[in-house]
Amino acid sequence: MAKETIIMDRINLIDVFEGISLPRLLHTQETVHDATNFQFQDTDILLVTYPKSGTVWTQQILSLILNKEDIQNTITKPTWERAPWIEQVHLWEFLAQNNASKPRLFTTHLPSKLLIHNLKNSKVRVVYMIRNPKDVLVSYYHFHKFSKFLPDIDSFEAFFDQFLEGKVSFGSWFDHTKGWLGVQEELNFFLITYEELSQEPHQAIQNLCKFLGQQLEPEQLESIVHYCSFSFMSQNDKLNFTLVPPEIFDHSVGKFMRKGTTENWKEFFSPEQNARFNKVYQAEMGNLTSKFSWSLY
Ligand code: PPS
Repeated sequence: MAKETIIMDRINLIDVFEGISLPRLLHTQETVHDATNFQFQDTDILLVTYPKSGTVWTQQILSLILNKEDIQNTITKPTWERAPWIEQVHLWEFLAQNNASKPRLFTTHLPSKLLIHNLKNSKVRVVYMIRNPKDVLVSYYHFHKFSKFLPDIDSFEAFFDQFLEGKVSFGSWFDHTKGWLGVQEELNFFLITYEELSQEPHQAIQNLCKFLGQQLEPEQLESIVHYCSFSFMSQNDKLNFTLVPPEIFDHSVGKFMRKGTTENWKEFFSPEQNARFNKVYQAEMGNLTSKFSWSLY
């Protein structure tokens, strides 16, 4: 079957796996099931994110750290090939291309309950990237507008409610975050926030290096800071998703590299929505809130 036919067959479909809805363009019941039994190696690095938290940004940084001697060649490859999602249909194709690299770098949006049994007795380095959920909501809303493989949304107001209720692809942000933070003691785990990476990229990258057991020369650090900047990534067609065909992303409606800032939610939330969000956030997150470097106000 032609690739285009497969894409069109799957484009509008959403599957539910263990109560979590996932776009069928990139996932099947089988690929997600296989991800839950994925054979990790102790040297592997797994980037874990809820969607729209800065996944591609962190894929870029981690892969550049691991390939610090060969940065120019590395940036010519798309990030999704350098750090494939373990739950997606293209995993094995990308894994075959990167077969020889050690350590291997993977990504997942899956919740901890689907992976913890497989990770907890391993030495896999888990990097958990999180972002102010208000900005995640706004970014996810815009992503739905131009992604043809996600359900249509009626309005920002409607999406706001769906997000708070966890009725979006990959489920509730609150469950994802509480789930992964709840198992961190059982893992070789490192927490990084979008906000600290925005505010202090040098320090945040150095912290990541320490966790990964890597060292950078000053010029390598400067180079990585440059190549992971929003200005570089958003202008580079290997990284900004503009080469994704229009059947998948309607580029006339929006862009993947949209703003790349913190606190963009302030331009979208009404005072009433903000008060509702804060109430749910407080009730869901309780005393975990002190861990994060973002401001909700
Ligand atoms: S996805 O679809 O889940 O993989 O999306 P994800 O990569 O997690 O998140 C996309 C948002 O990350 C922003 N982004 C960046 N911000 C700052 N610096 C860099 N280099 C960068 N690269 C990507 C991207 O613009 C999306 O956020 P918004 O707020 O929509 O701009």
